[in-house]
Amino acid sequence: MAVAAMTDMQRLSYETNGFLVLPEALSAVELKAVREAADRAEAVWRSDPSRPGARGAGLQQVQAPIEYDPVLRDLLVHPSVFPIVREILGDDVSMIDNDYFITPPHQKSHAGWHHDVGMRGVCHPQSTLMVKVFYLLTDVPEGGGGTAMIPGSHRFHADFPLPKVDAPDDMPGKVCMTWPAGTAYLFNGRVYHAALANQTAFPRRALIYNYGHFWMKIWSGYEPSEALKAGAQTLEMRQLLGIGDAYGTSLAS
Ligand SMILES: O=C(O)CCC(=O)C(=O)O
Repeated sequence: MAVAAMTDMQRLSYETNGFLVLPEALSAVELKAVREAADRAEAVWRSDPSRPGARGAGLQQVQAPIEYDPVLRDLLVHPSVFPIVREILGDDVSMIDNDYFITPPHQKSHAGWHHDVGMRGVCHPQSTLMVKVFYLLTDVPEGGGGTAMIPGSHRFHADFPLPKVDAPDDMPGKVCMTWPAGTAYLFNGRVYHAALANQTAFPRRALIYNYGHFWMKIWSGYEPSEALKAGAQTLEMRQLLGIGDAYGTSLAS
């Protein structure tokens, strides 16, 4: 039997809450390299307004950062995070989308409460359709524009009456992802989550990698370029970039 990627504590925490925090997922050396790669990507993106992404007051979004730099591509398979994603989703894991989010200072929320998977959730171990990983590139304090989640909401039935709130920050019972740079957190795509307001003077910077199953379509606008696919050297990377037969592609085979 394969060695489990999650400890018992992590498995219990993930199953109970629908999310898992991985402190110091990036070492100091890795964080520096990733941050420099993200800065390079941002500079290229800013210099060419035709590049895809959002350029609004509330969110600056470098769409598909894996296209910009091999360091950002390789985070897809980070050795202390990807095995957990694979354990949750299974051997047919694939990439669905990826982003670099910069939440500017003194801005309202850019995303109200939602889940990422529109399909009705069912409580079955093999029904997890998406897992999204955030890597924090800056410290995120209270009021710093971080993600918030409702623990256990991946098991809410489709008609669950979510409290109506004026602003995402007003949601009772939310848990805020206020963690130091280098932290990763991941969550089941059925977890209700939101972006909170950034009331600080500093941008929040986070890389986001969303995974699903190989038979699912990669989100429109995130289909890997031919150049990126040509450079995929490993079975893992090829599968994550959607290379293979629509059905039956699996890291187990
Ligand atoms: O910016 C955030 O923390 C939340 C982003 C979000 O809602 C999402 O990725 O679906």
